[in-house]
Amino acid sequence: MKIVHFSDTHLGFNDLDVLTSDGINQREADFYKAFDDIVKKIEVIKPNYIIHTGDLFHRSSPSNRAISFALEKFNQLNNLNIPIILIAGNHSTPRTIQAKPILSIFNNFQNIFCAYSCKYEKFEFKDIVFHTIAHLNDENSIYKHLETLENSISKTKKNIMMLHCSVGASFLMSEFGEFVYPKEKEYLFEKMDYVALGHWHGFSKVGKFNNVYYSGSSERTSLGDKRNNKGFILADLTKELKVEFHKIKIRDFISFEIDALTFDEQLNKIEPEKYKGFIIEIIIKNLTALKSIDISNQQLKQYFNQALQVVVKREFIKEENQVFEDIQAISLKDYFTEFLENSCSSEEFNRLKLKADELFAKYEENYDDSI
Ligand SMILES: [Mn+2]
Repeated sequence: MKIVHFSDTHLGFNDLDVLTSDGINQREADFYKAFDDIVKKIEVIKPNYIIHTGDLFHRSSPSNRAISFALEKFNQLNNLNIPIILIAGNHSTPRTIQAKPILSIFNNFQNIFCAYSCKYEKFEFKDIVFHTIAHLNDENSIYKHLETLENSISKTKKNIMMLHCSVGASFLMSEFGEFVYPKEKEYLFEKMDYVALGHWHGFSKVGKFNNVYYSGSSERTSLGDKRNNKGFILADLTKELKVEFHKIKIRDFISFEIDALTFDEQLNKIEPEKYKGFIIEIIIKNLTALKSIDISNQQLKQYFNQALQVVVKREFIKEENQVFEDIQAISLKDYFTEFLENSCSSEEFNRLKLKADELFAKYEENYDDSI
């Protein structure tokens, strides 16, 4: 018996100001491509069951494009005649009971079974029972749902648990509404053949348990996520549990840390043609305000002109009397004054500073750029 487990596909997520030739946000398109790659692999594998452990969509009210994409792909999966079980995650659960959950769009698909009601729900088939608890807005209710779950464990069939949460504090995503599975209820995992988790975006086995897994997300939702291994799990429960991670090809990402003191030298060592289509993060360390002006984002974008996007992060040296946390935090006047101070004799500086102050005062009278 084979189960494909995937999760956190965040359809509709978008980022960076790059568009495809069809005018779609490039990162949004990347997420659709990742999803499509998984669907294509599922069509080849033809598992006995397909499960998705939450955050199918990035938002609880996704865009029309994200919804129509999901309907098209799940229609394709539905045609395989394989049962598909989905649970809602924190990103796809409305905060109020008045709003209808987005997963209800699949209610009329014959092979799709969705849990989105903030309670324990069971989906039973001839050889297996899926015990699901979708994302809970009221996390205190977990105990009563777990009690129902414990009483519903089958003695003759395989038991699979599906959750969208952090198990222990190590899998928290710093997001609104996430919750931690209660430690004293972890013994339930041992009564399961497989525990499928969603929420954490990296493929991971959980702690001491050999049957508890996060499949991870299908793409990265932030540049803080440096992982390049994204994909899905193929769990074989025929005899002893066998878990295989299947990687998909996602957009390449690389991060460079460059010291401002030897910036040009280090930059010239990097061969830009190797990074076609990449998202490149450049962290410039040990910057002073003046050096920062010398290195422009435009120059870096031109250097890596085949990259999809170059994201520049600047880390400033903290001087004793001056702290430049962020380039935007100091005014043009302060920059200019520092420039004058560093470029001329003190006599000349005193003379020019008066002139500069006068000019900036005049500018401020005429333009209100605080709006
Ligand atoms: Mn997620």
